[in-house]
Amino acid sequence: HWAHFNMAPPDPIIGLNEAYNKDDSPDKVNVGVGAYRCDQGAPYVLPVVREAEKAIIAEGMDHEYSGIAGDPDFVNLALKFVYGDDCAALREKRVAGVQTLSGTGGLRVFGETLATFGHKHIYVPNPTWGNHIPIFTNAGLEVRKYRYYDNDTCSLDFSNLIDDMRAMPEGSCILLHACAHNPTGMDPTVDQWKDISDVALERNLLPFFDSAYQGFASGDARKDAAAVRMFVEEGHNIAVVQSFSKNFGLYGQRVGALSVVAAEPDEASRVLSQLKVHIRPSYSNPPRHGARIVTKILADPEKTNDFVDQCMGMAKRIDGMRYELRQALEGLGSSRSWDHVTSQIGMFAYSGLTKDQVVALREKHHIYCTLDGRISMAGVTSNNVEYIARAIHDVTGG
Ligand code: PLP
Ligand code: TYF
Repeated sequence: HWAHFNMAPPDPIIGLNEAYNKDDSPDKVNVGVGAYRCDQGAPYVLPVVREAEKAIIAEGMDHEYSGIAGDPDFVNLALKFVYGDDCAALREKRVAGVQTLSGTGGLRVFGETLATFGHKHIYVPNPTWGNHIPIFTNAGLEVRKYRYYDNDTCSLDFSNLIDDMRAMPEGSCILLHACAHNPTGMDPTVDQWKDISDVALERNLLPFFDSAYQGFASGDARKDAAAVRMFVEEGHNIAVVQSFSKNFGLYGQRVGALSVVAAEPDEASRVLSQLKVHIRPSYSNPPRHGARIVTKILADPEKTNDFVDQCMGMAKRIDGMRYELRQALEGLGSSRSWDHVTSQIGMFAYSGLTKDQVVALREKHHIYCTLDGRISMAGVTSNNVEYIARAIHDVTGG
């Protein structure tokens, strides 16, 4: 049966873990996959997550199926988290929401639903999170790119972004990273978001926000949701996919939500029914445990405060490492500017290293980052920052 199955290439991001695990150098450093590590390099479970888990076990929860749309309490809290408590669209009950298999699952469900309702293509930024492309291709959409980043200046390519938006066919769906753009770490300013919103209204585009880093980018969940909230206030009927992998550190639990803002409640119910039509034959219903953890936390103001503090702690450690990495490179007398390492936000430093330099980093120094030069700052620690700086200095030729 399987003789004609050829070997598929490893995933460009996840495959790095396999290569890293096989490397037996004591110096090896994993700055590939975006998963937070504490300053000792170990995975981190938020204390408030541990507390919530204990409470869930103590309550003797059962393991019955969720509904197709998941846990309604979780969905309501997730929507408040991103849209804000005072969001008019939520109050007017015109937001359709479902629990999803984290961000990835929500992107896929929405992509499939768009394809069913006549969308032929979707626009994503260039560059974008690598998985966006196969997710939407497999959902049946042609993936088109809009200009986003200027490699020469290491900054947002804003005028070309706006030009590309103006050239999009009316009604097109445009994927936007809500905050902490992956991989560049470069977001539009508030004024630039306003311009993006204006052009999207002019062209009747459908803004679709991928929110994978709320709270993780600035440490302030409200600030990180500012673009999403602005678009709703400006009257867009947006869609949003939320991941709770990074901010709550619940990577393997697959906790997420997909929501669609509609013009009125009846439209929202119809959209919801169609999302469920895609979920049922795909995985039937989402898992319960991770959603219970987030629900326990967001339903309790005290636990929510603890979450905010602990999420801020992660954001701050990453920020500190950005400064240390930049200082170490400058201290070594690097002839390049490393300003972008500290001006970028979120989990990654989009270093500007070439593919050859990335390969040299791996082969000579046992440091694993993606071929586009994206370094996960979450894997940088007080112990390895100097080593990483020396290696980067070496492969960039001083
Ligand atoms: N979207 C973006 C931009 C991401 O960076 C990620 C994870 O790295 C995701 C979505 C999806 O992650 P998950 O499926 O764990 O929520
Ligand atoms: O590092 C990144 O950009 C992501 C991380 O199921 C990731 O690819 C890993 C596993 C997963 C989703 C995202």
